[in-house]
Amino acid sequence: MLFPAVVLRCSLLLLACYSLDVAQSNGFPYTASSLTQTATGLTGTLTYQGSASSVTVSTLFLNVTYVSDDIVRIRMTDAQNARWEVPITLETVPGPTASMNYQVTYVESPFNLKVTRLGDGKVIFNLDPTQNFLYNNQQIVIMNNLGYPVYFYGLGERTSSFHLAPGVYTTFAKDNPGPYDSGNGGNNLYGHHPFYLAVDPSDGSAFGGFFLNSNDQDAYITTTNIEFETIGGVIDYFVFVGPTPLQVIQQYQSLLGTTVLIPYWGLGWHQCRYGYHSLQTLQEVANNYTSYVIPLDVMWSDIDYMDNYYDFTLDTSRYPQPQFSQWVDELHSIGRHFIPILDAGIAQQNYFGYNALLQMGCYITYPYSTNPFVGSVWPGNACFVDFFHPNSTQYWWNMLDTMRENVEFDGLWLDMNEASNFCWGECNATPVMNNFPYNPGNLNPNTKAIDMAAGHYGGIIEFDAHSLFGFTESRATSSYFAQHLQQRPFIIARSTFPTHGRYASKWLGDNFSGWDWMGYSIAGVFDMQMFGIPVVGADICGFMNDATEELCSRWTQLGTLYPFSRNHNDIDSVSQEPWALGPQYLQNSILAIRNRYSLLNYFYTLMFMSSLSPGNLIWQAAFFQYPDDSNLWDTHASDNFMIGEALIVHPCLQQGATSISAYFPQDIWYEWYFGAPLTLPPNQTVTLPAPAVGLINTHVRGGYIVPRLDMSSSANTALELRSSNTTLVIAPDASGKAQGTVIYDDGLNVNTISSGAYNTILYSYQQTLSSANFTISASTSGYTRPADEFPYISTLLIYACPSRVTAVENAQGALSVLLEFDPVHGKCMVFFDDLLPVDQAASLTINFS
Ligand SMILES: *[C@@H]1O[C@H](CO)[C@@H](O)[C@H](O)[C@H]1NC(C)=O
Ligand SMILES: *[C@@H]1O[C@H](CO)[C@@H](O)[C@H](O)[C@H]1NC(C)=O
Ligand SMILES: *[C@@H]1O[C@H](CO)[C@@H](O)[C@H](O)[C@H]1NC(C)=O
Ligand SMILES: *[C@@H]1O[C@H](CO)[C@@H](O)[C@H](O)[C@H]1NC(C)=O
Ligand SMILES: *[C@@H]1O[C@H](CO)[C@@H](O)[C@H](O)[C@H]1NC(C)=O
Ligand SMILES: *[C@@H]1O[C@H](CO)[C@@H](O)[C@H](O)[C@H]1NC(C)=O
Ligand SMILES: CC(=O)N[C@H]1CO[C@H](CO)[C@@H](O)[C@@H]1O
Repeated sequence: MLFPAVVLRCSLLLLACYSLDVAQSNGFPYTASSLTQTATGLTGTLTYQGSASSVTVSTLFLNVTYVSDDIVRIRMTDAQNARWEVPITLETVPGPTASMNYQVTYVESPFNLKVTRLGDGKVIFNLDPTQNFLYNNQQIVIMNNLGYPVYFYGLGERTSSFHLAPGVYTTFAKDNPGPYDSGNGGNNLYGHHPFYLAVDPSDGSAFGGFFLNSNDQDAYITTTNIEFETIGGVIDYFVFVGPTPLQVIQQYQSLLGTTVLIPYWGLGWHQCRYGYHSLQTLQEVANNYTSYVIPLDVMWSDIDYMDNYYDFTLDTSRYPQPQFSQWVDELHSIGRHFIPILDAGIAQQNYFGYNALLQMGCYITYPYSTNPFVGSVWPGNACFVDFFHPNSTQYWWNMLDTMRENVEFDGLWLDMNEASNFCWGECNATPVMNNFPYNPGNLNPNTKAIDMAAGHYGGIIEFDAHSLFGFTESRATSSYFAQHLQQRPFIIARSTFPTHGRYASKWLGDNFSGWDWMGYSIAGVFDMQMFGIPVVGADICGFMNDATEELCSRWTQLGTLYPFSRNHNDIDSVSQEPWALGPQYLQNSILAIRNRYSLLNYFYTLMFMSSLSPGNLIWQAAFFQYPDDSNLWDTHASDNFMIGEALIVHPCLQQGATSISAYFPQDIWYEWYFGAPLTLPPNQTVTLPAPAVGLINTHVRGGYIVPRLDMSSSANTALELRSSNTTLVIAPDASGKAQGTVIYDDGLNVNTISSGAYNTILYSYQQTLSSANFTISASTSGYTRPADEFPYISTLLIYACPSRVTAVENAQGALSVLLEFDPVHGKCMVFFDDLLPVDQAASLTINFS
């Protein structure tokens, strides 16, 4: 793999390539000297021992840091010359103690380094420079050779199965819709995430790796090793000990930090399309939501609204003023919001956006020049903000302020920020930096990009910083909302990099209206959860190509449960708004969108928790909760998903199906909507109905209490929903216990977490055959909740209650309640007449007959 000729063969004849790669030993022996060991790590010098003239960096500085009890960092840098290092800040985590969960061992000559997990003695990192290692100026190869089979997950961004098939996976920010990446290289997408989770199928134990390197790179995966081959930067490699998949994610995300708190309305329903080409069309779509009585929180505008695709402008011939602003005001007056797109390229035209860019000097430059680099994007010739430049944030804030005078946006959609260029490297010229000893994915890195030699502030070149454009742009945009406007950022970006989730969110990009593409979105959402970007979703019904009524019905059932839930369409495709494809789709849309709104406080709590501590996911693969269930690692890894820990969802992904075969992990499950307990056969596979019109198959896990908002049947925005009462669905486990947490706050304030202005409420329940205790307690209570906001618990739905409820009492005596028993589903219903505020401490006894 060190030689391009071999790479070429890889993509033609994949399997042959792997056996070839594993068999050969393209490595270079090093010898360690001056090794110094301390309680927190190991440093030393590595010197190349051979005579190959191809080794250009022959003396390496080794720095192994015991970051924490569960994280070790291995850095190998050029001992003589400074090289590019990724300029992101990782969080500081509690350092190692006397009970570290790994051991680092080495051999000095030839140098070899291993990380072994204590507990089970498994090698989770094995670096052997005599094999598959190279450290050259523009070619670095490092293999983690485990010697035993593992399953790999992660390595984004791409459209792929969740469990990655052996193959080569290219990573570098690229605007390249499709195709499906089965491991043949060159199918990299917008984001750059060299993080992997590895699961040992012999016992389900897991570890992880993070190759902190922003250069264009390939990851070669076989069943027993993973090799990164990058064309720049340094080796900076984090190893996470696990030993469960969720612990690996928690360990990785403890470095990334917590994620941005988004506004409550951001979790509502979003409607978008490329081709809403006039104010009248935007109005008509929003009005149709009103007349069809379908909830809608956000109307979006693609590039249509701009004047000639110039950023920060409004085409007032098609979106006339003051009518346009009046319309946005109207949206706001009924609790709706407006989000427009912004592209990365600033039109090279005599207009304020370009003129200010020139004046402030914060643009990406031509190689070895101070002139702005000119590429070609939607507006034609365009320049790019250099977000490394000290003036860039001020420029960006000024432009957004100017834009906001015309277009009163509530959030922003950042597109084309790989950054994408319609010319390859240069328009009408060969890229200045065009020859590389190795081309990851067999693609020249200039493909749809800015010339790799183009300049950023401080001598940085595009070659190194390319994959950071979307991240740095998102960070500047996030500061505009959080610091300048003092609002929570709601930013949906396309290109991302590790730590993006601290600032902004993401959608999965330009997908296709196809059944396969609907299915792929599940792994896409899982990947972003691992990468620390929890608020994410795919374009519902698909972007390119024509959607059908059936596809849109199924995709809306699924997509209304994405953390970020938006219907978006291309300009050339048939309309796919809820009313556009037929009565069944309309009916399904209403059911599905209202189903989402019923779960909004559950989603909000999960989103909030990911902002409170790292490693909290909104969605997760079921094996994160059931790590021992081998059927979930691959076969059933992404035909189902869990929302938080409490709900499991089995979407219908097959055209023409009216039932699905649903695999469940071994546990107590209840049908979510009506409460029937699920009887699992020994093979844990159940046939579930999936009628053409209906709700998606969802089950609640025994042991959990999940809130359901009563007004989801009538509210038309998230704002209206905030006056809703709550029904608590109580799903007891085998010992009759259940618990759930709900966080209440104002859903808007940017300082909510720092000022502690939120109430963390724990609901707990414990039943025996004769009675049950239900308590409400608070672990934080810094929010003064207005009395009309989420006022009361109206109802308890107790699944698998032992018998009919006879009375509900507190210390003062019996409460006024209406009681119902549903013998068919084995469910008790308690409707409160007396008022039970959602977040006030209470202790009730429930008596059974
Ligand atoms: C080794 O790396 C750590 C960061 O992981 C750094 O704090 C430390 O200064 C480095 N040590 C040396 C000798 O460069
Ligand atoms: C709004 O709904 C009407 C009635 O279904 C439909 O004819 C019209 O095309 C819709 N408008 C848009 C822009 O979708
Ligand atoms: C920042 O912008 C100002 C004009 O607003 C300009 O005078 C200055 O040179 C710029 N700074 C840099 C580092 O280019
Ligand atoms: C699981 O077992 C049931 C019988 O309990 C059988 O009908 C079904 O076909 C089996 N499914 C699978 C996937 O093996
Ligand atoms: C309910 O709580 C009371 C007081 O703590 C306790 O005595 C009783 O056993 C509990 N009942 C159940 C069903 O857990
Ligand atoms: C909310 O619940 C309380 C107590 O059950 C009830 O009195 C009130 O009518 C409910 N409000 C709505 C809008 O249903
Ligand atoms: C560019 C691209 O293909 N993006 C996405 C579109 O489709 C699925 C989901 O439907 C995503 O996972 C892809 O990555």
